[in-house]
Amino acid sequence: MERTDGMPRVGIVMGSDSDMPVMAKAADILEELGIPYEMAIISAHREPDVFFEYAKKAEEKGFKVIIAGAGMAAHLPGMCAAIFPMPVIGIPMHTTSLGGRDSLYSIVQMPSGIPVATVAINGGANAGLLAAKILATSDPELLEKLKHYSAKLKEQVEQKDARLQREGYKAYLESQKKG
Ligand code: RP5
Repeated sequence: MERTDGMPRVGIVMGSDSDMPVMAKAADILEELGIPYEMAIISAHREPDVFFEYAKKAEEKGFKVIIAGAGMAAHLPGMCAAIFPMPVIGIPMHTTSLGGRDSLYSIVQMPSGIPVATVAINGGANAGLLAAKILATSDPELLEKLKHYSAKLKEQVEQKDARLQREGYKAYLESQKKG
């Protein structure tokens, strides 16, 4: 998938379509902030030739950051970082066998010289935000949007607290249960 309003500035890549629900959260953030991105499913293990082509062409395509998500023996983010010269953000996927610790350790424990900025297990939204913050270091308009985003988060918490003070915790809990 590719947004057409400008060259993609972020590459979102995942090892399998089973990673999609988490990776979609990163894409949602980029869309909300108006950042063009390209999304792809590429398995470093099952199709290494396709993966190498992708990673080698990423700079030429205009990517400034890659967000890579993978699960289990999760080599995709680290291998992106081995080839792509700009920041790589890794998202460890939750797994049924080891609860995502396998993915987390595979991604975060990179050897010296090849960093991957690793977010939490299933941390799709934070990966999107981190990519935006990296781009915002040289994009004042995007920086303003991020400040606005943070202000909105603050407002949401304030509204929740105001409601708690107004209604009390029992009524709050009841309406939470009703959804
Ligand atoms: C990894 O293996 C993928 O990133 C995915 O998280 C995991 C399982 O892949 P599937 O068996 O669902 O394709 O490469």
